[in-house]
Amino acid sequence: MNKNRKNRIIKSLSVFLIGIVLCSCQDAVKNYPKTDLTASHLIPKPLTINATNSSFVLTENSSIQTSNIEEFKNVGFILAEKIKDKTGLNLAVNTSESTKKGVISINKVLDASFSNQEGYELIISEDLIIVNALTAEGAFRAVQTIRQLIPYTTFNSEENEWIVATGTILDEPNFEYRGAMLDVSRHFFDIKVIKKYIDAIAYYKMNYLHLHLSDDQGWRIEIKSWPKLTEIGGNTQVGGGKGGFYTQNEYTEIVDYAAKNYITIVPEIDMPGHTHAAYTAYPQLNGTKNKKLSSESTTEERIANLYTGTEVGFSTFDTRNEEVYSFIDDVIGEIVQLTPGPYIHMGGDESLSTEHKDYEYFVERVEKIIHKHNKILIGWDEVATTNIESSSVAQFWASEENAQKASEKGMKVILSPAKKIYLDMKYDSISKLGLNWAAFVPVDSAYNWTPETYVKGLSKDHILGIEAPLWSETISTIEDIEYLAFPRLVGVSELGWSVQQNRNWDNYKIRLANQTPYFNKMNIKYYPSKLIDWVQ
Ligand code: TNX
Repeated sequence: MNKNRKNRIIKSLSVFLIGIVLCSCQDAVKNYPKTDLTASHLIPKPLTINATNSSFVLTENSSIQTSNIEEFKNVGFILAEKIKDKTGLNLAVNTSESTKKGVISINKVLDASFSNQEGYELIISEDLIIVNALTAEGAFRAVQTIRQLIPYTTFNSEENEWIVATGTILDEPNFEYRGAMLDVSRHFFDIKVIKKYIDAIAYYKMNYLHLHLSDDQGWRIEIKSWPKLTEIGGNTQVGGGKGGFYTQNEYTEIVDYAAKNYITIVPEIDMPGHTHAAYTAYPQLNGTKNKKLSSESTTEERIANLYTGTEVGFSTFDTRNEEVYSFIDDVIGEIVQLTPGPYIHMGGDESLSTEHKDYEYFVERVEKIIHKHNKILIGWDEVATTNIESSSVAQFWASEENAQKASEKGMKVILSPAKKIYLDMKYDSISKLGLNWAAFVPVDSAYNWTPETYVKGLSKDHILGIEAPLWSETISTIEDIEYLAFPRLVGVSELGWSVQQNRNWDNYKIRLANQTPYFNKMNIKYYPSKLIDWVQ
């Protein structure tokens, strides 16, 4: 070998060696932070968290692997999309060239230390994040936890690296039913608004969205066999705006969007009270004494007769008219066709213009219709005053006595105490929106109560879950919704998901204060309550 060549080889070898040394030095100096998974700002708080204090590093070389099952693959794609939205990183899902380091592995397991179908286990080590779940629903809930664990900023400004604290999380819900309700009747909200609400409640692991689709002021879902319900009854809203309604295709779009987020839609047709819009469209349904309209009335006369105020209790169906029941059968039949979830909500509240014996008769008839369509009835707590079956569900909002009656009958109860989680209640006397007939509900009051013991005599095994209704007499825009719902709805998600011993206001309020980057990113115009030291 000539001298020159030898020199050249030595030279390039040493460059190569120095390179290796430099590279490994660089690796060595990269001191990832000591972390503490137990201090992360997760809402709702998981069942158990153990920290191992090092870092999983998410980079553009990270990838996602899932069990080879369609639903699990979809959950993998959802995680990839959410990571892209937050970090800009484009993670490969289920591709063979994925690297060994930085893999997120989402697995269906047949056996786990939890039996709840929404439960999951998350094992985060330096090189790997493992999600174990019995169902894709459980994996989807785990994805929300991972989203919350990824920070909003990179580890340092030079590199595109995102640090996740290591450790293990074992998690499952405290209650089976964790819901939000939107009143789309007093004011109508379009699909875009509903989808944005769904995005937010899914992030906090809620699993039901109840839509209050009819009331005195408006009928909001197309029923093909009774077209005037929307043609006439959908024409206005509180204050006289233009109102609106969902076509069946639009309703299906909502149901599908919710399902992708593992949220079930609960449609409500409120009756026999709260029915002015329905019987204005079809006067033969009217059971009140002052019947202004008959079947001969013109469309114009009917539209002119719609109600735009906010009184309750003046309307009722004619409970002794058989046509009312064939109408209800048609309406529920069409809605059931579009609704995969198990529940149909029949309202049943504040039927102050219905004689009690007629009310009882009505609820029993409607229950039979709902059963004929293979669905479970939910009704506001008044339905417990009738001879209703134990398989039906009562939604407690005002009367503890009714909630107790329901549990004595063996019914399950959804808790929506107006004094605590009616999101339409004002925060305080200077709140710009909302009502205050039940109470002023500041952010701490909405969180500081115990569903497990709130109603005397109602034990945990009779509680299906908890739901936060948002009535819309005083709100008409997405900003209005967000002002009342956020942050109180976030606290409700924790009351529904986290066990009692994991709930604590002082700890919660710090985690809540740290939701601002999420709210800002999602453009959620939350109410900046002074009780919270919001992170800017
Ligand atoms: C009571 S809660 C109602 C609604 C009102 C709400 C306003 C319930 C079952 N009925 O009709 O919108 O109060 O807070």
